[in-house]
Amino acid sequence: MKRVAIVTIAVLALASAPLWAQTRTFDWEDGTSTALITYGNAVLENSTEQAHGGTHSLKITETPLGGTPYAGVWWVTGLTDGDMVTASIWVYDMTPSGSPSGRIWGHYTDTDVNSYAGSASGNGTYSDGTGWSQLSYTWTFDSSSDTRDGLLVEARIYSSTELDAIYVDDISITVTAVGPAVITAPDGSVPVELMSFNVE
Ligand SMILES: [Ca+2]
Ligand SMILES: [Ca+2]
Repeated sequence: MKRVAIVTIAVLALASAPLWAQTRTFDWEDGTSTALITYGNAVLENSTEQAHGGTHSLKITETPLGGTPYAGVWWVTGLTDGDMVTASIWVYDMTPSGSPSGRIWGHYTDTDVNSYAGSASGNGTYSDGTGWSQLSYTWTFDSSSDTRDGLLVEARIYSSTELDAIYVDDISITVTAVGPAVITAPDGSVPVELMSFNVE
């Protein structure tokens, strides 16, 4: 009877996956960090011109104009089918009906932060142009038959002149996964508790 009971518990545990969850935030208050990757003509700067919290934020401009540039702000690896990633960013935008504006988007990666393994879509809503507005999206990971390992969260800029700038601040991410997944912040840091696995 005891053996039967243990098997039943194991099956229930598998059925209730994902089991691993972690939340991280980032605020650019270190005064030096920008983003994990820069795509296209995005120009990134750790700026004190605007801030949602504290005194620093990520300033994004586009020089020269062209394509859909972005800053890669979060990278999650070790994901499997059905894992959930929810991220949000605050964007500063003072033009309600035009450029510049920001948006949160995502794409899949393999085990290289610079890889591109297909669009993961995102939130079609732009920053609202009234100052700071928050944009969020939840992705359900699709490994595409185990050809993908990660998800990179993009803070996109849509601009019409090289003088246009948006600011991004107080970003957060929550991952619920079979795990363990690894969440890498804009400064390249990974959680301390994961690093400690390698310490004897
Ligand atoms: Ca800040
Ligand atoms: Ca705008």
